[in-house]
Amino acid sequence: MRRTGAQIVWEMLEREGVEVVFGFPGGAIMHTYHPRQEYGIRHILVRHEQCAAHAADGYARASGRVGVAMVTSGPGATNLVTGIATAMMDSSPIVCITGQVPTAVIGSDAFQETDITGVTLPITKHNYLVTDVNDLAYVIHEAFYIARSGRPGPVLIDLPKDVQQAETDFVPPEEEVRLPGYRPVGPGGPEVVRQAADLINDAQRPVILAGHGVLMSGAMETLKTFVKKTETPVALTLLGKGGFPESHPLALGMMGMHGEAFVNQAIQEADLLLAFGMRFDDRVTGKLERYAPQARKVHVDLDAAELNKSVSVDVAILGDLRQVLEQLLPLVEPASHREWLEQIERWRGESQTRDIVNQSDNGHVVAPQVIHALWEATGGEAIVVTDVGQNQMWAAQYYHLDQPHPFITSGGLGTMGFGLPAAIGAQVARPDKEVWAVVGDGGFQMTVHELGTVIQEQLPQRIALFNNNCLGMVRQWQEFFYDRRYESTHLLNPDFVRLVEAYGIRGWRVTEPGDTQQAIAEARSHPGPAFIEFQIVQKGQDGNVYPMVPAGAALHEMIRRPTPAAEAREKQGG
Ligand SMILES: Cc1cc2nc3c(=O)[nH]c(=O)nc-3n(C[C@H](O)[C@H](O)[C@H](O)COP(=O)(O)OP(=O)(O)OC[C@H]3O[C@@H](n4cnc5c(N)ncnc54)[C@H](O)[C@@H]3O)c2cc1C
Ligand SMILES: Cc1ncc(C[n+]2csc(CCOP(=O)(O)OP(=O)(O)O)c2C)c(N)n1
Ligand SMILES: [Mg+2]
Repeated sequence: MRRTGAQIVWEMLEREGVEVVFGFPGGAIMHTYHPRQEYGIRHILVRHEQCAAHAADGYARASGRVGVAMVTSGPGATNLVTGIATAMMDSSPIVCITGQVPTAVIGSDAFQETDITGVTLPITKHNYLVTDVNDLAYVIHEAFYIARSGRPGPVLIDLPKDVQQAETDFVPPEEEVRLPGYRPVGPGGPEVVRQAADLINDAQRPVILAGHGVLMSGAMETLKTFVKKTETPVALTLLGKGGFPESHPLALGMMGMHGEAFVNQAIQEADLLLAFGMRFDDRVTGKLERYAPQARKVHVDLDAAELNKSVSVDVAILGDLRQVLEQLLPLVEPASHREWLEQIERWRGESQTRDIVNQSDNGHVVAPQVIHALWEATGGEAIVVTDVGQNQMWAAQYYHLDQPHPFITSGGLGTMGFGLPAAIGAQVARPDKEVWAVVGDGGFQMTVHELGTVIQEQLPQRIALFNNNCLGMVRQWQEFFYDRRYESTHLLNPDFVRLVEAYGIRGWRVTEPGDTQQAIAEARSHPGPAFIEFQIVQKGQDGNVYPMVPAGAALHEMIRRPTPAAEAREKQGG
């Protein structure tokens, strides 16, 4: 079969099972775009290349498949950078295809030339510059394998224009990919698994730290069996949400900087931490020297670079989490930890008295109560995709997941502007699902142009905007740690409802707490895309995210939500 490089791209994408590509064309990639209609692959035209990468990332997280982005050389390729770095930090499998100037002029500062493999070297799992059309089919095959295997991540393929045009005999690669020096791991070593089982069998106060790796290894059911047998409570990382049902009696909730105080307390008092597919991010540990001082630690991760990286552990198991849990199950004894669980319940009760969801209406629209209402209205079944900042933390704290699907958010890079385009990707991946983008007024405006994509693709996207007229999370830090000097965090905003209406999207505005449920119900029953602006307070405790571990503090030294009842109890020494 004679094929051009451009045709090989689409043939190979089809063979890899790709149904949709998010992209934006331009000179150096036009040859590849040209034959697209001859293949059964949908193309979604975004409004900015950054969003092609975010949409591919959201697609990947919502579907468990590889997301694909395609853009031109130079500015098109450099616009991808933030999206690639975001996917890299959260181990999301995407393949990015970039056009490049012809091989003969590479290195000559040709029009729209950027050394994108050089630029993205530290933020891709792997990247390629294809200089011979005969390599192209195999490179694409290998790129998909690398993106999805082991610890998933982004892969970039840079395609010079002449390689796209050149013809060759197309022979689809059938062989399995074998790469020297790259071998994704399977089960753990029996010796270390045995050592971990001994620690588990000895523990009195164990806590599981369940991370993103639970979802990525498909260990949700095995984890439940393990938890039941060992009666071990489970704390979740931000990206671990969805890996263990939050309504389970042994589910604690989120750990870390904005985790629940009682969860952090349990971690600090534990005698054994079982870190399952999580990487001890600094938002999770607080001050390292004072992290879980009494606990022995077991860490299971398939990336050797993560073991003993920031937290030294007693037993490090290099392996795929699901397989390691299966190895551990016959070795661990059925256990009961009643006293420990009762202690945790007492701490949980104290946290609940401070919870704003349990406090009476004070006349303001309060974000946690809005998320709580959204959770109730959707029965916790929606796919929630967030932006970054306070809106992200409120969504994480109050939208509880029982389903084994991820909470889609930029955790590691914390990329403002991620929410809307990633939600587009998730909605494309899961047209059967209700997808809500939860965004702040700052981050929304970074990628607001993607409303055009929503309308052009007729996606039933739902968007909840928390408008506090400021860069809320930064403002909160200024209030707590920078002498209340609110430097460059105030936002003069447009009329958001009129803005979305200009795109042809139906919008609601909520300014009274009593209108929240009604607006959510109307937006949910509206057939097309729907947008709700919640005008929330900026200042004071209703405008802040509680609890919070200040930077540099130990995990249990949290700033708590002040409530009259809790304050009175504290004064009495209770
Ligand atoms: C404003 C803001 C506030 C934040 N606050 C918090 C907070 O309070 N609490 C919190 O938890 N996070 C918080 N985060 C997110 C935080 O920065 C990290 O992104 C998050 O903690 C990472 O979670 P993780 O380690 O589970 O996931 P990842 O970073 O995705 O790491 C997953 C780990 O699992 C491993 N893995 C993957 N596949 C497998 C497998 N098959 N088997 C075994 N291991 C596997 C990977 O190698 C990796 O080490 C915040 C982020 C922002 C932007
Ligand atoms: C691209 C980018 N720039 C800057 C930041 C730093 N930052 C983190 S949260 C935040 C404020 C976000 O404001 P907004 O989107 O309104 O959300 P809110 O915190 O008010 O809910 C900023 C500026 C970031 N995370 N990403
Ligand atoms: Mg804001």
